[in-house]
Amino acid sequence: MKKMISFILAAAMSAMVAVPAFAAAPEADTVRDGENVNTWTTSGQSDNFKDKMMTMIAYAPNGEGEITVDSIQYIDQTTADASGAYSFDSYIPKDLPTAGEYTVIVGSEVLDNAIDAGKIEQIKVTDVAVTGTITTQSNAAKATIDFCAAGTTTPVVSAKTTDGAFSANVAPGTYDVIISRPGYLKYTITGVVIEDALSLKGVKLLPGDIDANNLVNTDDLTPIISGFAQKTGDAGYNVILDLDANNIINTDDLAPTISSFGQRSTVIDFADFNK
Ligand SMILES: [Ca+2]
Ligand SMILES: [Ca+2]
Repeated sequence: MKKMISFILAAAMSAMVAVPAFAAAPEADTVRDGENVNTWTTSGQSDNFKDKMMTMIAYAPNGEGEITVDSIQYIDQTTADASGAYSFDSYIPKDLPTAGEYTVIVGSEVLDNAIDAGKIEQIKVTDVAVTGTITTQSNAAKATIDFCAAGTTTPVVSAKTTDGAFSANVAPGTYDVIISRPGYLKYTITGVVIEDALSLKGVKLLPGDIDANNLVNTDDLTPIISGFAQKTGDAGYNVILDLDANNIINTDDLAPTISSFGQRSTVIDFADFNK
């Protein structure tokens, strides 16, 4: 592919590549592969392209439509099959993240038989990474981190911890972040302003709210005692009671619940959380 690129660039420097207007239906289609995914796929089929070497150029964000070294975003080659079908899959334009409308053309024999493969609007990648650590009774006891639109409890984005840590891709905005695990007191941070990549301060979830009423009391001790010594697979085993997620309900689940006695769920404003 590389030697062809130099040829094409030389041609592009001396003259614009002719791009015939559509006579009928387009013979190629270019799509962005998904939301917040900055890869594109261009594919199509034409009898004119049977078994021919195909070249694809994506170029000119916000430009005047000329192919130049600066305007070319991506260039590649492939061979069309016996039916003239070809595909350039999940390619990544070079100037990311950015915004603008790009033109994509495809042609055989170095574009001497070019067709307009359409235009695509490139959308700036806006999601940023939010990371942090959540402590539970053991790393096996994963916590869930829900990013909810401020004032709601409906998650827009959710993440789970792995070995106590999480990373979530979140669009900038203001969120109520709800950290939870069944059997634990919820921890809510309200008004979390996310503008750029953010490393959230560590949070420890308090164990023992078995009945999820936001308070640890005798109503939570009773089921743990009832389920005592039950293992995974036993009729009396309930994962919510197994606070350290070691597949047995025993003193390691009971003792921390007693330690949390009288504690309630936390709701804290982001400004206070950061003090
Ligand atoms: Ca409770
Ligand atoms: Ca346990």
